[in-house]
Amino acid sequence: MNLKEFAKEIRVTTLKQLAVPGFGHVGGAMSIVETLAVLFGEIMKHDPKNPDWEERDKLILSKGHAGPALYSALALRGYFPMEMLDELNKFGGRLPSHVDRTKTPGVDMTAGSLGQGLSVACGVAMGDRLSGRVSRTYCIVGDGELDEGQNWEAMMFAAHYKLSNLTLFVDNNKVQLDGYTDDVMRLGDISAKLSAFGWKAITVNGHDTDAIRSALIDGAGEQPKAIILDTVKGKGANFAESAVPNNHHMTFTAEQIDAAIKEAV
Ligand SMILES: Cc1ncc(C[n+]2csc(CCOP(=O)(O)OP(=O)(O)O)c2C)c(N)n1
Repeated sequence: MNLKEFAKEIRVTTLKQLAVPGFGHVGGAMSIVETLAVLFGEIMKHDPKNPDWEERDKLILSKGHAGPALYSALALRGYFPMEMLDELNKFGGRLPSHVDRTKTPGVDMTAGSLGQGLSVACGVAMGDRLSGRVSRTYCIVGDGELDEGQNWEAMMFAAHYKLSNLTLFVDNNKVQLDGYTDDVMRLGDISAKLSAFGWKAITVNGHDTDAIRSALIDGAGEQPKAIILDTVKGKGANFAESAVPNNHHMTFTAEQIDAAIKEAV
């Protein structure tokens, strides 16, 4: 599969999906599009017809507000019909604004209360190892989400128990809900911190599918692996990119969405 093309499909599909309600978490959805393309386009072992297959690789989208991007990847890979994307944010629908594993096929963790996903990912990775399953667990957290102390406990746990079947992505888009991460709670050198905690840490351009793919394939021995994604909040949607740092949750017009779709690369 052409991963760059798949990323474009996910981006365009997400914009169309968000156009239906006319509001949503566009910023943090756009910044993980390329990562989802590499995971669902090539790297992950999964079966859209059997989302509960125990041997599958798992994805914990801890920044659960980025659901629309994940829903697009899942629909495009055949987990559910594309028409279902119109259910985004609808009362009683199967695509809530924050991901919910009891509602959406292919969603592996219910999230929205930030800071919990990496702990769950540790448990899932440990469970797979104890059960003899050759499966990987991937977890995506936001940079702002790292303000939650629970993450740092999970980082120690993963290194101590040598969870080499765990990969953490930090979506370092430098912005959180109400401002720049540097202003709200400076994180410093995320990669150096994860290395100091005993992880193999790699920083890549989070909008370069080749770079993400290489980082995923790169061996990490017994260590858990962290991939720090250097990203832009709202990437690829001009109306959102130009609104940084106020693009966490936005309203937008059909014209803005159409223009962004035309410009999508
Ligand atoms: C425990 C908790 N505190 C606060 C919030 C409200 N909240 C939702 S998204 C967000 C910002 C998250 O920033 P980041 O992790 O950088 O996400 P991204 O920029 O990638 O969307 C906040 C504070 C929440 N969902 N959960």
